[in-house]
Amino acid sequence: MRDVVITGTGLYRPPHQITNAELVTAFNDYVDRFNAEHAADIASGQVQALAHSSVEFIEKASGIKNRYVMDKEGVLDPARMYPRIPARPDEQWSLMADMAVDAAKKACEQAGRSPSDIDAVYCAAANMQRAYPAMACEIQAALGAKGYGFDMNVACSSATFAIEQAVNAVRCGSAQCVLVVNPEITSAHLEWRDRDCHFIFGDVCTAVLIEPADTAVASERWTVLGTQLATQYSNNIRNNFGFMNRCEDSAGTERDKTFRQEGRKVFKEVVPMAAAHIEAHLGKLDLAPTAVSRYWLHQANLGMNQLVVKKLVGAEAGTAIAPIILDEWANTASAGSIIAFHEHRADLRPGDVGVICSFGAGYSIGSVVVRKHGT
Ligand code: CO8
Repeated sequence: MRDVVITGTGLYRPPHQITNAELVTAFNDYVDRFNAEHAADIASGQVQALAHSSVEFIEKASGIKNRYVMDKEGVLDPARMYPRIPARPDEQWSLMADMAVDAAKKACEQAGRSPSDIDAVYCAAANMQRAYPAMACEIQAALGAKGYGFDMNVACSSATFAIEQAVNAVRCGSAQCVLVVNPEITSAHLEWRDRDCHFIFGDVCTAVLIEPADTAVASERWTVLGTQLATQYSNNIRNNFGFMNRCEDSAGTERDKTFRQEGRKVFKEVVPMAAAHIEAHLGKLDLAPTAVSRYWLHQANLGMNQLVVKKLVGAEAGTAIAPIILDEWANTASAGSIIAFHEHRADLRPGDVGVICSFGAGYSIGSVVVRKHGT
């Protein structure tokens, strides 16, 4: 069994940015139009009037201030309220593949590798652009990578779950250089017309390269000390969009075909689960939570992350130990903890230990404990 290291990460930033103020202006415009259009039904009690959103609520409830999206115009058009992303001909690389190639090339550069060194591609995200062929096969071809590829979806935990598969493949010798890539076009499955969730998500793509320690050439390496995955079925975060919709004689555009959640319940149930999961994982590695220099946590809600770290290290969570990126990026599904790892690890010293941890729909929780290589 070989030691396994993370040798590079990459981050693709979408072309458009939406601030809370822009989002709320468009949403409230949509609400006013809806209420005016349905004034008679609202007056007779047949239709419920929609309520305005507010920047203050969003920032207080979530900590989110901004998000990046693949298309801004469609989202902010009060007559549309979802992104406009034209279909591409089959002969052209798909949008998810384009995002993945950008992030993957950056990860390769950091690792001192060429894309042709990659011999396994795991495309792990909360949604895939199509049913088949697997996105991973296309990304593999677009990169000129070797070996094999497959897609996997464990919602917000897709990245950490894929990292465990990559670590195991490298450890057993079935792959030498695995690319885990997380193209998240969350804007396409968010309900931008629902004030309970319209502010939650943003688009991004992250990439992670995983290799055997003894052949890695990167100057900066993170030894994977262990991985731990857990799932527990819950309907509190759900999206019923799928290939059976046509057979159900549904249009596929009903409310349940986009993201829905019982946010309060998720908050209450997932915080203790995530803290207990991390503590148990560290315990197996004979590490106390206070011995960890950094927690790169899933980025769904500021208060959630503060509570998880408070439970672990017993103090108000400073952003120094658990950095926050959701203020700029919003919830980027599986990519959130990887963005935090990508942007907030340069200051750690050799020997320092950190935990990458995702939590989300499923419920699903995945943790990856890493130590910075070197003396
Ligand atoms: N503006 C003003 N008021 C609002 C708004 C708004 N935009 N939205 C709701 N309100 C009102 C509500 O109607 C409610 O009013 P009242 O008290 O009169 O009923 C009041 O504000 C309080 O509402 P909530 O109880 O809903 O507010 P919370 O404080 O619970 O905050 C959150 C809502 C921010 C959603 C919070 O519950 C939360 O973040 N929970 C954590 C859940 C979470 O992390 N979910 C995501 C995890 S899963 C994941 O990350 C990936 C899933 C798969 C990917 C899908 C990609 C699209």
